[in-house]
Amino acid sequence: MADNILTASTFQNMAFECSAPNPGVFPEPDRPEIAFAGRSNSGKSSALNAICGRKNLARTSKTPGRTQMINFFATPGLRLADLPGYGYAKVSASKKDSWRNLIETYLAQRKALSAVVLIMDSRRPLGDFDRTLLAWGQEYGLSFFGLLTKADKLGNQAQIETRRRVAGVVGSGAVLLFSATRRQGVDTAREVLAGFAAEAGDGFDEANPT
Ligand SMILES: Nc1nc2c(ncn2[C@@H]2O[C@H](COP(=O)(O)OP(=O)(O)OP(=O)(O)O)[C@@H](O)[C@H]2O)c(=O)[nH]1
Ligand SMILES: [Mg+2]
Repeated sequence: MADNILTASTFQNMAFECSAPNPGVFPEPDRPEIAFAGRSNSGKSSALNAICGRKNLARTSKTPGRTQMINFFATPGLRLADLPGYGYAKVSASKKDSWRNLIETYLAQRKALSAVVLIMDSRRPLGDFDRTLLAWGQEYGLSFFGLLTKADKLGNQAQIETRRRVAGVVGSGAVLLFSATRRQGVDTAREVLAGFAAEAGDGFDEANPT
């Protein structure tokens, strides 16, 4: 096990790297990578910003379908990939195909991918697209971590019930209630991400921070 300990400041030092519209321009897979995937408008970019302790690192929007490319963010020892949201009804069929192609190629081929954070709005988790992504990822042997966003919109009891229901599908212990606005779950999310990175860290020794 590598002594690749990622601290809060590791996340705070995350910097935008590039926007990739196709796999030809993905960055060199030289360090552990964690992808943020989920429905359009589920709160992926907001979660990424909250975890990194930064307001505008990833662009957020009230308009669904804002993130159309894979946006990469990097710091020594870790890279994060903000994937374009799926399930946005108003997107044309050809755009949907290109989305599918980009995401599926990424999940199937990205050598550095340590885990996928599956971001779901806690008010409507486990939609068709979420289940499709889980099925794909399981085929490729990927580890998933469920982040139930906008938990501030649910009462305590509903939060507990939702978490239990989702854990039954994603795997217990791998689901976290989260709120970017209240910063609920931020520290735990960092610990979980750091754990995935540390597990994968052995193969990436040069990229580890000193
Ligand atoms: N109340 C509340 N609103 C949130 C939270 N996280 C995100 N939002 C809101 O949800 C909307 C979508 O957030 P984004 O982070 O842009 O969602 P996204 O999944 O990146 O969206 P796409 O890039 O379009 O796929 C914005 O209006 C956010 O302000 C949260 O924890 N609580
Ligand atoms: Mg986004």
